[in-house]
Amino acid sequence: MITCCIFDLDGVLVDTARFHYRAWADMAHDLGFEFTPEQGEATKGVSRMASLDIVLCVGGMENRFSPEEKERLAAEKNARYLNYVSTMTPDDVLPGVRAFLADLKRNGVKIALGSASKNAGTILDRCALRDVFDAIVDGTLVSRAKPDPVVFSKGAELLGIAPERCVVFEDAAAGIEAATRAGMRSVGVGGDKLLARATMAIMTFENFTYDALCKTID
Ligand code: B16
Ligand code: MG
Repeated sequence: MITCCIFDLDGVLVDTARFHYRAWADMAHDLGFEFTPEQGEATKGVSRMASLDIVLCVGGMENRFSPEEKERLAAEKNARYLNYVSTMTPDDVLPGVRAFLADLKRNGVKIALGSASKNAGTILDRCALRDVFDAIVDGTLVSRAKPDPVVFSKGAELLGIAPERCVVFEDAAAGIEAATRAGMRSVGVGGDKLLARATMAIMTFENFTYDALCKTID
């Protein structure tokens, strides 16, 4: 029986993946190369510094910057990203998410966040989502990035729930792999073919219910 649902943030509950992409693409443009949306897929669920390496590699600049310069580039990207985030409101929570979270609460299911982002708290507050969570694990609490399972296993541990009773909702291949490594089932959100390894897939949370989840995963 599923007693805990663990949610990735970017790309699952809110559409901040497009802000991450725009901020990286702006940085790449300033450095003199283009970073396409397809190339941006590889940064989903990946930590900030690992994402920077992916972007620099696309531009053939992986060995060009010192560690200090890379820290500066990452900080500039984050400032751009936060500028986009500052426009967010509770209306930016993706369709069907609030209804599904309320359905979980009604069924006594625990709700956790498992995000690689150091900005997760800011986003939860802007979108009035923080109070929904029984446990919040984000990039300020864990340093090992997905596909390391810690971002999900830590949430289950905080709530005292066995991994086999947890389901992870993810939009990134690295996150599905992290869930599998944590011994948890997973739901791939968004229909990307990179999510084929998830236990089940949904396009959006619209009309999705705890009953429907349990019919496929139990
Ligand atoms: P930050 P998630 C991840 O969040 C994003 O998918 C990924 O693109 C980003 O690089 C990472 O957070 C770190 O974010 O720079 O805000 O600390 O999908 O795990 O919720
Ligand atoms: Mg994500």
